[in-house]
Amino acid sequence: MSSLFTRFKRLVGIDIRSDKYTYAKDPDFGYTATSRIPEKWVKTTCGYCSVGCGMLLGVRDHKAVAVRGNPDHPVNRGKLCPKGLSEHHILAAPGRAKQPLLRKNGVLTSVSWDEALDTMVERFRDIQKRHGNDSLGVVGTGQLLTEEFYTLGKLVQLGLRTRNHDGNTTLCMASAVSGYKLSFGSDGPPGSYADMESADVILLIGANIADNHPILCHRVDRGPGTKPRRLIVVDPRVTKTAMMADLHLPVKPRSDIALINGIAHILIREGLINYDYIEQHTNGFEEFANFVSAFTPTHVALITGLTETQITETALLYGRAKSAFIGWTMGVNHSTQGAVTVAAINNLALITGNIGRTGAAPFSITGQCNAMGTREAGFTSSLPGYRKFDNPQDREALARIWNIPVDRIPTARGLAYPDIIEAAVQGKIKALWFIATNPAVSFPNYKLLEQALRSVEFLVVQDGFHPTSTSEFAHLVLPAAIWGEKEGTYTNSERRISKANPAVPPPGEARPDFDIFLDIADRLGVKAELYPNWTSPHDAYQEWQRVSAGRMCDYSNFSWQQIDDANGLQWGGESLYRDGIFPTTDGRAILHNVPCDPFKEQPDAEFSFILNTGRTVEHWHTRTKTAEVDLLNNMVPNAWLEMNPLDAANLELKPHDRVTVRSRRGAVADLELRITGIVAPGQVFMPFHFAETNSNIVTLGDFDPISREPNFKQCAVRIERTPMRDRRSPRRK
Ligand SMILES: Nc1nc2c(c(=O)[nH]1)N[C@H]1C(S)=C(S)[C@@H](COP(=O)(O)OP(=O)(O)OC[C@H]3O[C@@H](n4cnc5c(=O)[nH]c(N)nc54)[C@H](O)[C@@H]3O)O[C@H]1N2
Ligand SMILES: Nc1nc2c(c(=O)[nH]1)N[C@H]1C(S)=C(S)[C@@H](COP(=O)(O)OP(=O)(O)OC[C@H]3O[C@@H](n4cnc5c(=O)[nH]c(N)nc54)[C@H](O)[C@@H]3O)O[C@H]1N2
Ligand code: SF4
Ligand SMILES: [Mo]
Repeated sequence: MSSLFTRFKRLVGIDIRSDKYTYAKDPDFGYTATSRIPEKWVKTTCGYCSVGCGMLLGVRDHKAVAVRGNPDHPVNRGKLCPKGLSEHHILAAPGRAKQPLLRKNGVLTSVSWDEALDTMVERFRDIQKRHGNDSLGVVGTGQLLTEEFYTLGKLVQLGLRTRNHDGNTTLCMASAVSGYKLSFGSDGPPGSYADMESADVILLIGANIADNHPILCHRVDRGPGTKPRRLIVVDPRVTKTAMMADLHLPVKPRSDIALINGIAHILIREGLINYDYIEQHTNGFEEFANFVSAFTPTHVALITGLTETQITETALLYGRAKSAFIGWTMGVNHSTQGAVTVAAINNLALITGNIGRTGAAPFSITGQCNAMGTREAGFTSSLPGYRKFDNPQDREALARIWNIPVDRIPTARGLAYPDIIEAAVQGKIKALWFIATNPAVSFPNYKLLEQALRSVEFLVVQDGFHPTSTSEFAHLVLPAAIWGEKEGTYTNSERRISKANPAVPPPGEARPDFDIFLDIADRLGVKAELYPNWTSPHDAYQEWQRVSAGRMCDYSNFSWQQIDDANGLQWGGESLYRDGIFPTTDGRAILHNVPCDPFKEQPDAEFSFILNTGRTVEHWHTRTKTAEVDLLNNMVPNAWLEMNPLDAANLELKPHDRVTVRSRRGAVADLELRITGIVAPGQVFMPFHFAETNSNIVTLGDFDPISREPNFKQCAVRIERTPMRDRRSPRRK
C-alpha cells in the first residue's frame, strides 16, 4: 500500500503539506509532464466580468500556470467561476497578437512599432486635415484599465481633437447611465453586493446572474444560517437564475415597464409607499400616481402575459419588505426604451424609500470588468469625474487641472457609437480606431457595420488577439498586452476599485495599451502638454485622483498601495444617497411617467418569431479569449437555437436539426436546434458569442433615443431547416 502511494507521489509529485502539485519523471514509467507549481502568486483582479473577483495568478518560468480565488477579497471570498478559474490559459494562447501589422498591397504585413505608429499618426493627420478633426471616430471599451481609458480620453479629445469618441459600453450600460441621470441627476449605482445579503426581497429584472455573474449567486444563497429572503426573477426565459427564484415572472418580451408601473399602482393603492420619503426627497409624485392609475392589474396582465395574482404577489412582496433590492442587466438595458425602463425601476425604489439604506437599492449589475471605471473616467458621454460637457464650471475646473485653455474642452459630446458607424457609412467619418472591442461580432445589424469598416480610408484595430473578425478588415493592427500583463485598476459594479497587476510579460512585441497611447501622443507632439513627465500608468492614476477629488466618484483618498492592500476599496461607501440628497438642481430625485411602448419589429406572418440573444457561462462575448481555452470551448463549441416544443411540432422540427434564422436583414445558417421549455412559444433564443453564426447578422439596428443603446433582445425572425449546401464545418473562432 505504502509503496504504491510512494510511487503515485513520485508520479504526480504531490506535496502533501500544501495544495501544490507537479508531474515528475518517474523512474519506473519514464513519464514526464510539465510542472504547474507556481514559483509565486501575483495578487490581481479578474479581467472578465464586472463582479470583480479577487484572484491569485500563479507564475512559473515567466508563464502563468494557475489561478485561484483570493480568500481575502470581500467580493468573492476565494471563489471563482469557470472563466476566472481558467483565465491563465488565455495569456499564452496561440491567437495572441504579437506584432504590428500594416496592410501593404492588400496584405497585412509585419512592421516595426515605429513604422506602425508613424503611419497611423500620418494617416490620421492627413485625413483630419482634409475632412476636419471630427472625421476621425474612436471606439474604446469597458475592458481597459481606468488609467488607460483616462489617458486615451485625453489623447482623443485633446490631442487628436475629435469629439467622436465612444465605447462598447454604449452597447451595454448606457441605458443604466442615462436612467440614473434621469432619476437622480447623475450616474452612480446606489447599492452594493452586501445589500443583496441584507435585503428581504431581491427583484432581478432581465439579469441572468447564474450564467453571467455567477459569483453573485452566493449573495442570494438562502442556505442554513443565512437570512431568509425572497428572490423574484423577471425574464421571458426560464434561465438558470429563474430556476433559483421563489417566483419567476415570464413576462412577454419588453413588457417590463407595464409590470413596473403595475407594481407602483398596487403599492399606491395599498398604501405600501413611504410618504415621508416621497415628500422630502422626490418631485412629481402627484402626476406619477395619476399616471400609473391606468396600470391596473387587469391591464398589466394583458400586456405582460402574467396573471393578476403574480403581479399582485410581486407588488405585495416588494412593498412589505423592510428592505428591497432591484438588480437589472441587459434584459432592461438592451432596448429602445432602456433608459426610461431604468427610470421606471428607480421610481419603485423612490416611492417606497428603498434607496440609500442597507439592503435597499436599485442597482445596475454592470457587464465588463471595468465598465464602471471607464464611465467615471469619461470623455465619452460625459467629462471625467461625472462632469458635464455643457456645464461651464465643470469645464473650467478641468482646464485648471490640465493647465490648458478652457476652449480646448468640447462643450457637447460628439457622436455616440451607433452614430459614429452611421457617419462612417455616410462618408463623414473617414478613419476609425477600435480599441479592445470586436464590433464585427458584437455590433447590431452586421451589414451596415461591415459597410462602415469597408468605407473608411484608414481602420486601426488595437487588440490582444489577431485575427479577430474586426482585425481582418484593418489597415493597421496594433498588438496589445492584456489582463495579467499590465498594471492599473478596475472598478466593479458596486464601485469597488481593485488592483490588476502584471504577472507575465506580453507575447512578442505586444505592448500595454497605456504605452501605445503615450507613444502616439509623443509622435503627435502633444505628450509634454497632456502627459507631463508621465512614464507609467501610476502617473495617470495620480492625475485621475486629482480630477476625481471632491466628485461623487472620488478616488483621491485611495492610493494604489492602499487599494491593493485592502483587496479593493469602494468609493461612496456601501450606499449612495444615504442623506436622500440627490445631485439634481433642488436636491430631489425625479419621478418619471414612463409609457410602455411595444418594441419596434413585431412578429408578423412572414417573420413570426421574436429572437432574443444573450450569453452562456462558458463564453465571453466574441470568444477571442474563451475559444482559446479548451476547458471552456469544448463544453460549448458551437451556437444553438432554443425553441419551444409547441413551435417545433408545428414546424415539424426535431432536436439537433440544423436550422437557419432569417430576418429582414440577413440569415444565419446551421444552428443546432434545442427544443426546450426554457423559451416560451413564439420566442427563440441564440447566444451572440459565435462569429461563424453571428446573431448580429439578423439583429436590428434600432437604438434608444436617449442612451443610444441597441435593441439587441427583440427582432422578428423566421426559422427554416438549413439546406445541406448551407452547412459548414465548425471553425474555432
Ligand atoms: N459568461 C459570461 N458572463 C458575462 C458576459 C459574457 O459574455 N459571458 N458578459 C458580461 C457583460 S459585458 C454583460 S453586459 C453581462 C450581461 O448579463 P445579462 O444581462 O445577464 O446577460 P444576457 O444573457 O445578455 O441577458 C440577460 C437576460 O435578459 C433576458 N431578456 C431578454 N428580453 C427581455 C425582456 O424583454 N425583459 C426582461 N426582463 N428580460 C429579458 C434574456 O432572456 C436573458 O436571460 O454579463 C457579463 N458577464
Ligand atoms: N446580439 C447581441 N449582441 C451583443 C450583446 C447581446 O447581448 N446580444 N451584448 C452586447 C454587450 S452588453 C457588450 S458589452 C458587447 C461586447 O462586445 P465586444 O466589446 O466586441 O466583445 P469582446 O469579445 O469582449 O471584445 C473585446 C476585444 O478586446 C480584446 N481585448 C481584451 N483585452 C484587451 C486589452 O487589454 N487591450 C486590447 N487592446 N484589447 C483587448 C479582445 O481580444 C476582444 O477582441 O457586445 C454587445 N453585443
Ligand atoms: S464571476 Fe466574473 S469576475 Fe468573478 S471569476 Fe467569474 S468572470 Fe471573473
Ligand atoms: Mo456588456
